[in-house]
Amino acid sequence: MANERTLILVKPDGVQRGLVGEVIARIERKGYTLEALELRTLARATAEEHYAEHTDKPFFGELVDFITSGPLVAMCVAGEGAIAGMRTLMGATNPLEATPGSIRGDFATVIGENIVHGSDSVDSAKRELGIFFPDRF
Ligand SMILES: Nc1nc2c(ncn2[C@@H]2O[C@H](COP(=O)(O)OP(=O)(O)OP(=O)(O)O)[C@@H](O)[C@H]2O)c(=O)[nH]1
Ligand SMILES: [Mg+2]
Repeated sequence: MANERTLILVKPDGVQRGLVGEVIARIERKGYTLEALELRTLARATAEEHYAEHTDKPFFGELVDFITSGPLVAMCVAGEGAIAGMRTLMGATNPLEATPGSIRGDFATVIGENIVHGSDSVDSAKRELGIFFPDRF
């Protein structure tokens, strides 16, 4: 296992519901480190770039509408195996399948509003951190 960096977002639904502190507390309690943190509302073009792999999906428009609908919190989270480790803390994409105890398992009910995003590989972490923190990573 290697020391890794990953992009974590508390999506607009998580910010709206007041779950930023809850998500950060779980990240810190696990033992990961915050290396960058910013509250911002995404421009449409930035959201489309972030979700480029989903351009052809039927839900792409909805996805971009949602992620640009209000402020989100973007973070660089670092630690041993942080990419897979954060995916475990987050739980399955569909909250109905997410294990209780995970963020999505505890706080979400629908796939379109699942509170958090986490990079899914070393390559996507690098790409996504470059979009959100271009001067830092
Ligand atoms: N509205 C809608 N949204 C979806 C659907 N499938 C996926 N999504 C959303 O698209 C996001 C990206 O999908 P994936 O990258 O496959 O899932 P993921 O990697 O677990 O989630 P992210 O960490 O947000 O990237 C998901 O987190 C969902 O919010 C769907 O069928 N309908
Ligand atoms: Mg994804």
